[in-house]
Amino acid sequence: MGDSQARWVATDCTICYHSCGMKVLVEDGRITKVEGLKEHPLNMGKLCPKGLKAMDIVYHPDRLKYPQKRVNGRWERISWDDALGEIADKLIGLKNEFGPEVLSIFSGSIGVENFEMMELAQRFKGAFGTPNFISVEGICYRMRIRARQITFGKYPVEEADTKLYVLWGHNPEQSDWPLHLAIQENLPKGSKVAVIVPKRIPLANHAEVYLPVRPGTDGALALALIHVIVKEKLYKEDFVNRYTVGFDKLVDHIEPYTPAWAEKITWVPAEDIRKLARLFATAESASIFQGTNTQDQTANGSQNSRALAILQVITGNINNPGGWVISPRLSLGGLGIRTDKTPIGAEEYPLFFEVWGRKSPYGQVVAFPDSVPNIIKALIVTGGNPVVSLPDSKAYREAMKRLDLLVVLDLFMTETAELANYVLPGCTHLEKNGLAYSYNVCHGMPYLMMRKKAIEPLYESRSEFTFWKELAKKVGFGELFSWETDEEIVQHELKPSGLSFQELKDDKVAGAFYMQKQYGIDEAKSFPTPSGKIEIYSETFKDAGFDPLPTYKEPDQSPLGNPEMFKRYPLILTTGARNLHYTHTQHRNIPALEEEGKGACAEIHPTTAEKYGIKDGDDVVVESPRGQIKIKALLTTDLMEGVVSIPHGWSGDQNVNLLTDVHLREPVMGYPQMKSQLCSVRKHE
Ligand SMILES: Nc1nc2c(c(=O)[nH]1)N[C@H]1C(S)=C(S)[C@@H](COP(=O)(O)OP(=O)(O)OC[C@H]3O[C@@H](n4cnc5c(=O)[nH]c(N)nc54)[C@H](O)[C@@H]3O)O[C@H]1N2
Ligand SMILES: Nc1nc2c(c(=O)[nH]1)N[C@H]1C(S)=C(S)[C@@H](COP(=O)(O)OP(=O)(O)OC[C@H]3O[C@@H](n4cnc5c(=O)[nH]c(N)nc54)[C@H](O)[C@@H]3O)O[C@H]1N2
Ligand code: SF4
Ligand SMILES: [Mo]
Repeated sequence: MGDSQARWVATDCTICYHSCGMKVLVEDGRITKVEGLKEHPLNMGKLCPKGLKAMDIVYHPDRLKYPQKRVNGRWERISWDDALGEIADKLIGLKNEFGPEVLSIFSGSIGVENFEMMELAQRFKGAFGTPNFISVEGICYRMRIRARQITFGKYPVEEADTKLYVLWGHNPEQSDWPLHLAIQENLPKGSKVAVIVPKRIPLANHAEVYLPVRPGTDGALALALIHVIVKEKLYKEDFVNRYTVGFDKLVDHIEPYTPAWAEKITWVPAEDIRKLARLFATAESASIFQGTNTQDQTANGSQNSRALAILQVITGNINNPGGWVISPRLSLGGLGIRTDKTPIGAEEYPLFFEVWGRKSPYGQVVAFPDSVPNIIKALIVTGGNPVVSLPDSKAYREAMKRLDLLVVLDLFMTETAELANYVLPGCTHLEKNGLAYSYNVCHGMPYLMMRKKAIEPLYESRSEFTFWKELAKKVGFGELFSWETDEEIVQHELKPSGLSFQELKDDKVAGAFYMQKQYGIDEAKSFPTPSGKIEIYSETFKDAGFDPLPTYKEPDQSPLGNPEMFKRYPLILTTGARNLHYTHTQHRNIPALEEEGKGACAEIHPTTAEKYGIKDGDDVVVESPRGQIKIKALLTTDLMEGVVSIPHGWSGDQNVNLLTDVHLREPVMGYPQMKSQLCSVRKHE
């Protein structure tokens, strides 16, 4: 690059999926400063603590520096060429003997939210002929995309500027930096907040209503809100009549779901439920910010998403400023190659995989442990740490051990990488080119910007592009990866969009904000559902054997769901509340973040803790039917009594996924019930 002079490079931050605008100063080929990109509409120049510490990640001494092969339980250095050659030989051998399905590719959160990482993996998958691309989408987010698609035909997104923020199982201060910034800006301008979480978050102190809900019971709360809005005639009659089908059936259906009924289930006082219903229905505009996975990872997940969508619909908060908005999407040149074969989990969870002929690129990752080795014998992991991040770590770890080949491309030696046959050094976002295309998680502000390589890949690290391209060559379909550089890939992707590469690279460094907000409903176009309307009553759900109107299913493990088990495991466990300092299993190795973070703690209310003789800071053993972990107790009156809340992402015997269960699933799409199960707690002797 000839970096003798200092220069600023404007790019995005990929340390979590929000893709905030970032700029870095490069001097003599080295990054010396990191700042937020002021022109960027999502973060307006402000970076969260992780973004500010980007250099600590890039220049971390423990980064993987060269490819390694595990021989007799020990790591040996190997060249890229030899490693890829050996991996290719093994893949070809397995394919010849058992068919292409033997190979599975897993992408973590970074892998599915990044256009190239996801599209390149899809291309390799298709070229090889396997359908078994699996990812975190089997436990996060796709469920609600599906449920909203089934309801609206398209996927509407919550708008960041609204008069009423309903934070429903969502804590933007920790997990959603751009939304946190938007709320800070809009509260002084008169926007209001309602909060529905089992643990009082700081925003609850500014809320009109705060509803501490028993984990896993949000569906019952949603039904009661619909009940009040219908009974008190607070719904938007005109909107409902013009744009929806099935409202009449909904009216009969919600009859039994009174606030008093919901109070018994959710532990939320009936009067508070009425209060929120009235506030929500009469707000000038209102948007439910559905927790990014809190509603998915429960027994009632798909129906929760349906019920929340119906709340937006009956109050007319669809395609209005401040509601849920369906926006045109940009066309980008995809890279994926499809196969006709069906991936693992697709038959068991058909609505996860396919709706009206629209197929998901993924199989259901929860089916993985039971598919090894009968279907899958080789796994390539890029940008994920499934042995720690997926539910039931023991089941995934054992499945990994049953593989003939495990390859991991990562920045660090993770718990998953430690099990691999080959560990390959990946490079960070500041060492590669790509497209940052944010749509789903950016709250009505989809944008596209170029992710620009600021420095050359360190050590022998390589981008996903180089990895897949070189492996494809060795396996024998190199012509399908004929691009020479990752810039060429970006050009290919941009072609259908009408945006030019130069424009994004040089002029619109903070991105192109292509979305023209389209408020209102164009009746001529209607909604692309089978009925052409918003489907309050869903024939699609019915045909698949599920309730066509939202219903409530108690968690399989809960005081009401399994009273026998509750005697032995008398506490409710919710997992995975985010911490701004860490992304999932990452960043525990960054001292600057560690000092400020809280560490791995089981949060418990003091009254509950007292029953078990537990004091603040005690080492405790938390046990579930699946296993046990050792962790510190953190007593807080902010959390509901009877509940234990443990973050995910910690390794070893602090890993909460040793307690979760991959067979404890939501029936429609197979999501694991990680937000609500049973556990016991005792002091560690
Ligand atoms: N109990 C419980 N478990 C949960 C959750 C929960 O709420 N409760 N949440 C779940 C959810 S929603 C999700 S999305 C998953 C996330 O699960 P994962 O995506 O598996 O978790 P990460 O720790 O983000 O793993 C990303 C890995 O990619 C590496 N990496 C970072 N950048 C790059 C790159 O540019 N290239 C490559 N090749 N590698 C890179 C990192 O070092 C890290 O090891 O966790 C899930 N786990
Ligand atoms: N810093 C950071 N940010 C992240 C991530 C990260 O790892 N680190 N991960 C990203 C990813 S992949 C995802 S999916 C999102 C996750 O984002 P979300 O799922 O929105 O998670 P949080 O914002 O932590 O909000 C969870 C809140 O819900 C509460 N809660 C727990 N159980 C229940 C329940 O049953 N019902 C209700 N109503 N509330 C409940 C918790 O107490 C907590 O306050 O975060 C993303 N952002
Ligand atoms: S929220 Fe933080 S880590 Fe995520 S993209 Fe923005 S600055 Fe980076
Ligand atoms: Mo996620």
